[in-house]
Amino acid sequence: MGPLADAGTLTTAVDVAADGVESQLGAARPLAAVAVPPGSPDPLARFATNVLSRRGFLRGATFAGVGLVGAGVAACAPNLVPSRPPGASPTIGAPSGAASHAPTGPIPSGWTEHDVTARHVVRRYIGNLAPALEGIYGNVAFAKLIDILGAADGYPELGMKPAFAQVPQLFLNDVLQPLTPQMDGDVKVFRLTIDEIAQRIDELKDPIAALGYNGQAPGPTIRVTEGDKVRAIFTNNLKETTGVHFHGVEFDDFFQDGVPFVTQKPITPGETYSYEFTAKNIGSLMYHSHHNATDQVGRGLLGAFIVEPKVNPVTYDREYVWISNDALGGFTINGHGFPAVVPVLAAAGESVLIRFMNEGVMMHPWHLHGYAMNVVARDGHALGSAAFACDTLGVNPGERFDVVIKADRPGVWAFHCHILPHVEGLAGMFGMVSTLIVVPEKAHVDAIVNAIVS
Ligand SMILES: [Cu+2]
Repeated sequence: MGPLADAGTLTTAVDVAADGVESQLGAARPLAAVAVPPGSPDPLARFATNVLSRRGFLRGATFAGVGLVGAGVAACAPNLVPSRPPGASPTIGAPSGAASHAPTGPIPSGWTEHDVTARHVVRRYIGNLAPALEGIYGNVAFAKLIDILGAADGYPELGMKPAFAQVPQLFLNDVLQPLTPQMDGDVKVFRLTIDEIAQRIDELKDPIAALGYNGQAPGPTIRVTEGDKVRAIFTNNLKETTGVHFHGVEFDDFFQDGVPFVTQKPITPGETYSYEFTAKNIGSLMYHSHHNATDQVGRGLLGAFIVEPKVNPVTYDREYVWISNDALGGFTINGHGFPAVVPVLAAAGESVLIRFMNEGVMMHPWHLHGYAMNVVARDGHALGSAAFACDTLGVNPGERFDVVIKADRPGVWAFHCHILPHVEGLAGMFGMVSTLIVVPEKAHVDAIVNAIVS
């Protein structure tokens, strides 16, 4: 699968969300192109009129990219699944962003190949966003950043989309193709399939055999409101049995708990099985396989289940689901390893809610550079006056933590697991690495998002 923009669609110049930013970015620059599925509403109008809202800076992108992500996922799925004998282990611990596309050229004085390779990974991460930083951070900062990247080399990634924009992303899918319930009386009905899929851990690596819900890993975020009656209907398209557990839900009826041979028989291939419950307790919950789980969750049968409170005491401008895993394809955030991990974006002055969810088998201490994280909920339970601040937060398997970051200083801030073998080696950074990118103006976020989804 190629970049999202290769979907065989027409291309037009981006008109970013706010006046003035277009000229800063420059319409002729590589990032300033958006691919539009034939027949879609004009994305220019959408971006021009849409004020990207709280917890939804991407909602306005729906019409620009829905066909692209969908087409991208579909294009990957059917024919690219490498065969893996039953019981064989998926690739474990393989660094993403390895030197399969090793940079060429001279090694600067005092450097080794490691330095060149490490820089190359970041060049892939920033891609053709690098030229846009000029208009965002100002000339002095831009000059420093471009010097750090060595842009004077004219390296190829300056004209390529960022690595994370070349693979399907959970946060994009949740906006572009949100899982919308049907109503059956007062019951919210969600329908999901359980599928064999091909997963690209990053844009350079071949897809690997994985499992997913609705054809993606992590599965689509299921989002309801406190007190909702929920029916989740799963159709098992696998060649093996499975079961689905809603993790953290306080069920009235324990037979809805999703544990084969404890609360139900396993869901057989071809079978459709329903879970029904009332979402009484709020917060960041999860859904995942509870059958042959080391293998099935490790291969991707996992997703976020979010129960919004009717009245939320925590305020924020943007929201990110951050699901870690450590089996399929190594160390991943939302199914990808750096540099294919999408950054957390915010404008100065905004608050960002991050929902950490650990679906792996190891603890990961998430460390944010330059900022404190205010931990406001654990396992969905609001901490209230017990909320605390930290810059490194260990999240054990099965745990969820909600943190709020007050983004008040622009910059590109590293954001990574601090178990170093999970994040960096001789091939540079890989795996559980992201960044918090704080830009001065909200319009800059919109412009970057626009470039990502285009
Ligand atoms: Cu880790």
